[in-house]
Amino acid sequence: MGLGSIIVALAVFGACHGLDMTKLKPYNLTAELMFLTEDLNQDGIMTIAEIDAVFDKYDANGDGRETRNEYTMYICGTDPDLYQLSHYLYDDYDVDGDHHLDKHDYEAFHLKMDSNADGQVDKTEFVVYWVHLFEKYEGMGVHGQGGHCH
Ligand SMILES: *[C@@H]1O[C@H](CO)[C@@H](O)[C@H](O)[C@H]1NC(C)=O
Ligand SMILES: [Ca+2]
Ligand SMILES: [Ca+2]
Repeated sequence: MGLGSIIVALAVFGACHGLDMTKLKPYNLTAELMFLTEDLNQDGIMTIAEIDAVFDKYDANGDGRETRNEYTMYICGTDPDLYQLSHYLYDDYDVDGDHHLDKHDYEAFHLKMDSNADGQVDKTEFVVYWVHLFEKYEGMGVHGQGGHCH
């Protein structure tokens, strides 16, 4: 391998390195749109049942829980640019880390977003939580379980 191809290899590696979060900016707007979509009854409060309902669409085999593969393959099919990020997000959702999303994971995730601990997650709490999450993922490399989307 000549110097030329080493430089090309580095350039390609550089381009793949780090998650591309551009699509999600500005984060506060993305988070607000997520809240408005996921707050199914539009009462300004995100319930555990509403979080559960959001995840139903990822449950490919309909067994009521979502595996990492179900979730990341769904994102691969709809938003391949977000495939790497989807693995990091899965780590955050799967609060007990058993590679299945169940009701107790939604409860624990809801608790993480409920920053004033009053049992309710309002839009402000949701947006603040998600903006921090998106910022946390900036500059992260390829996920250990990630591989390739297609
Ligand atoms: C997002 O944050 C920017 C900068 O702080 C602010 O100007 C803008 O109004 C915010 N947008 C939303 C939808 O909250
Ligand atoms: Ca609601
Ligand atoms: Ca779990």
